[in-house]
Order: sequence, then structure tokens, then C-alpha cells
Amino acid sequence: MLDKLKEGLQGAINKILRASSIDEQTVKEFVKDLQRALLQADVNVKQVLELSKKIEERALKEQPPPGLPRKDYIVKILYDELANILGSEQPVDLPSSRINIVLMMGIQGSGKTTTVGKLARHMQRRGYRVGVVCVDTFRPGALTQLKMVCSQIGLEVYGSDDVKDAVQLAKKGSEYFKQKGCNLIIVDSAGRHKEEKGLLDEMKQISSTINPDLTLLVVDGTIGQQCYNQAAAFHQTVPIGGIVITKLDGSAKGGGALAAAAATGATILFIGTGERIDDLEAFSPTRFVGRLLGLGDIKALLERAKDLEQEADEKKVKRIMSGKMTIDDLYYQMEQVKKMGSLRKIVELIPGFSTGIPESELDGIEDRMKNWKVIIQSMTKKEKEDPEILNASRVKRIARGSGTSDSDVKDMLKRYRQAKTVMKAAKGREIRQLMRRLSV
Ligand SMILES: Nc1nc2c(ncn2[C@@H]2O[C@H](COP(=O)(O)OP(=O)(O)OP(=O)(O)O)[C@@H](O)[C@H]2O)c(=O)[nH]1
Ligand SMILES: [Mg+2]
Repeated sequence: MLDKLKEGLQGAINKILRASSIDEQTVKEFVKDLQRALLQADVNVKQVLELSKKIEERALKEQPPPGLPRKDYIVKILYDELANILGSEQPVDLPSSRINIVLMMGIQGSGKTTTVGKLARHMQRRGYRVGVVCVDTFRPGALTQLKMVCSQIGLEVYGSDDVKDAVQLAKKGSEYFKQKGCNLIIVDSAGRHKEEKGLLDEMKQISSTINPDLTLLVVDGTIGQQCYNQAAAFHQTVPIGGIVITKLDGSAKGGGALAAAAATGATILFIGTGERIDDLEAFSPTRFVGRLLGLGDIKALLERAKDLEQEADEKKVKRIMSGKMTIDDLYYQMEQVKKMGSLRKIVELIPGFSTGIPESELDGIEDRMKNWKVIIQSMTKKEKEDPEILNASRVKRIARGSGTSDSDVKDMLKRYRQAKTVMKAAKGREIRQLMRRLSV
């Protein structure tokens, strides 16, 4: 699966790991190799550029934790950023204690019916009592095909060759399996072209009638980055709970399909890796990227990076707690909390930050934090370690260098001092807990 992409990425990794020293040139070459591999896998150009810019910046600017060679750190950055563009890790939320209805949708031939069988098998193995409903009244032979797929695993299919009302079938079929005590009912629908309005309307009706717990969009991975438009078009009709990308076996464009699907914001929950009933995998971005990069080979490296990062974090926490917070530490905290999402929450979480910020001002805080980042980047190492040396002329220089104003710089310094004071004052468990929360 995705052999060419694997080859390209692993080639880039091997090259950088073999390099005798890492300089800007080596990093640029590494990024070029990545770009080539990703573009070949049909990853969207904009996504490739954004990703490579981020990797290049991080590879050149970030300090690896003490003890970790920069080239190992760069591989870790690649691992993180690739997993990042494949979306967040989300388990399938179908509690076996309730009756779950899963509705499949997707355009013609994307692999819905095949996936119904695979998913039924996957969930059966996890102890679910599964029933399958065929509401494809569109294509002749649809019911027969679904029955054939499901007979392999001894599953009953509800459907009719005579009833043409898909909404009725959906309703009756799910009632039927509810009565029978199933806790997972999978509904296979007819293929849709995204421009066929009539069919899309039917989809909407089915959805509002059976009220599915999960709507899965099935997308053919061989279409590569076009997945984005397809997923977006469907999402407008019926909100998608998750995506299944099929036919990743033998598709040269699979990488692009995955990246594009994730870019819609919907979670990729499963991938199809062949025509057989067992060829379905639950999707995890980190596991998937690990395999792409040859996890066997880089596992030790990743673990070491994690250990050293943790060690460095602990040192940092100690320093901050003893009241010796540097500007770099502040920056680090800002980066950490950003990962957590909501800015309002962030501001509330960093002690000292929210002090004196009126509610109305909180909304503008995001822009100010962006300002603070460039301000910090314009400071020298010495200034960051000891901001008290900042006199009027240094403040002016930093403001000019960061394209901000003197008062912006002063405002950042004020917040820094507040945070430092609060950290120093509030020793003990509370802060420790907070820091731990910040570094998840
Ligand atoms: N290689 C490969 N083939 C697949 C995979 N999933 C589905 N297929 C094939 O794709 C073709 C179409 O699959 P179906 O499951 O019938 O697609 P569908 O979306 O139900 O099609 P309609 O009901 O006509 O809209 C079949 O030949 C499947 O064997 C996969 O993961 N890998
Ligand atoms: Mg079908």
C-alpha cells in the first residue's frame, strides 16, 4: 500500500540521517525530497507547501531537546507534522450498550456495499450484533450483491426487490433489526453522483427518518486530492461523521486522498485496503504515518526523542516554578496551550495572563499573542534570558524588528512579569498540575 510514497519518504529520511552535518542546505534538500514524494502521491500543492514550510521552519529554528541529534529531531518533526495533516485520532463512537445506526453514503462505485460487509465483519468481531439494511433501490442487483457479501459472514440482510421507496425501506429495516435485538444496524444506500439532486434529497430524507448515530462517507482513494470536493459536497447535504477511504491498495494517489479528506475537517475512521471482507483497518494518523516512515526503523528514535523532551520539560517546569521563567519559557507555554484550542480557555489557564484583561478584550487577544510571538522572535538570546535588560533603545529595536510598536513590546513584557510573579507566588501542586495539563 502506498509503496511509492513510502519509498520517497523513507529515502528522504535515510538521506538526512546519513548526512554528516545538518545545515540549511541539508534541510532544504530534505524538504525538496519530501515535496517530490508528496506531490507524486497527489497531495494538494497548497497542502504540500504549507507542510514543507512548517517542517523547514521547525527544523531550522527549534532547539532539539538536549542530547538529541538535530537529524533525529527532524525525523520526529516530519512524523508529527505528517500525522497532523491526517487529522486527529478519534475512536469510533458506537457504544455497544445502545442501538447504533450507521448510514453509508458515497458516489457510485466508491465501495459502499463492499465496506458494509467489511464493517459488519469488523464490528462482529468486537462483539456487536449486526443487521444490514439495503436501501439501494436504484441499481438493479444491489440487494443480491449485498446479500452475497454478507452471506460470507452469515449475516441477514433486510431489503426488497419490489419496494422502490428507499425511505420506507430504511425505516422498516431498522425497525426490523431493532426488534431482533441488534445493537448495530448498517444501512447501505444507493450510489450518488454529487450533482444528482434527486438522490441527494432522498439521502436527506433517509437521514432524517432513521436518524443515524454515524454517517459514513465512502470515498474512492484512487481519485486522490479530488476527495476534498467530493467530501465537501456531501457534507453540505448530510453532516458526515466520518470518512472511509477505499482502494488504498494499489492506488498511487492514496496519500493525496487521505490528506484531502482530512482537510475537510471530517475524521477518517477506516481505510479499505483490498476487495476481501477482511481488508478494512481502523485508521489512526500516528500509526499510519509510523508505517509509512518505516516505524520499525524509527521507533527507537521517536521514543528517545519523547524521553528527552519530557526530561527537558521537567527541567523547564522546575525553572519556571522557582521563579526563573525566561521569555523562551513563556513562548513555550504559549505554544503548548495553543495546542489545546480555545483561546479564552488558554488565557484563563495561564496564571497572571488574564489578570487585568477585561472580558471585552479577550477577543482581541489572539492577535496580540501572534504579535508577542514575533516580538519574542526579534529578541536576542540574552534578552530572552534576562528581559530586565530591555531599555528604551532595545524596546525600540525589537518593535522595529517585529513590525510592532513600543507599546506592544511593553505590553508583552508586562504580561511576562505578571505570569512570572504568579508562578513564583503560587508554588506547589496547583501549578504543577497546570503545567502538566499544559504539556499534554
Ligand atoms: N482494490 C479494492 N477494491 C475495492 C475496495 N473497496 C471496494 N472495491 C471494489 O470497488 C468496486 C465497487 O464496490 P462497491 O462496494 O460495489 O461500490 P458501491 O459504492 O456500493 O457501488 P454502488 O452501489 O454502485 O454505488 C467493487 O469491484 C469492489 O470490489 C478496496 O478497498 N480495494
Ligand atoms: Mg452498492
